[in-house]
Amino acid sequence: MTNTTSAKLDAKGLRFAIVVSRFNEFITSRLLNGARDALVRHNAAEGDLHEIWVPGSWELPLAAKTLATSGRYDAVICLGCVIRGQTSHHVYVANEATKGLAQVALDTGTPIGFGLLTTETTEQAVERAGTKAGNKGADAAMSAIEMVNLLREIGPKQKPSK
Ligand code: INI
Repeated sequence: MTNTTSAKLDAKGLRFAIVVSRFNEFITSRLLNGARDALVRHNAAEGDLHEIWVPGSWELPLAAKTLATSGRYDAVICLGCVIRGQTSHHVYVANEATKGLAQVALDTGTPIGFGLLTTETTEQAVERAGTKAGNKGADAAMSAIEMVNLLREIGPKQKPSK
């Protein structure tokens, strides 16, 4: 018979850093509300959540890396919003933020919730920040909870405490 592992969505006792971009704050504040709500609904304590604001999505990876290596958090949830502009600038911001966050997760072994919207229009961003396409901040938070619990199950065995 196949052995299957899928982790529980329980955030009790877990500590989270939530990094939020101030750029497009009218969207990212909604992602933040969604993430906070999802964490608390899944038993995280308000006191175990730490919100950190950065200027824009470009800055998310460095802040995430610093937080992930601090030893203070079980997961880091990153929230940003890149909307297509008139030049290709948004492409560089979105690509580097995305690559940087993936690299932080792999380099540190800390789950990184990826709540970075990359949209063609403002309307598409609004739809993904708590209206008809859900809330990607909440999705990122729930994925982070699941990954913390999953890594605890599939990672190295904990030494029994003496
Ligand atoms: N930052 C974003 O979070 N979203 C954007 O759409 C965006 N665009 O398109 O310019 C953006 N730029 C700012 C960038 O993230 C940095 O904060 C800035 O370049 C300073 O380093």
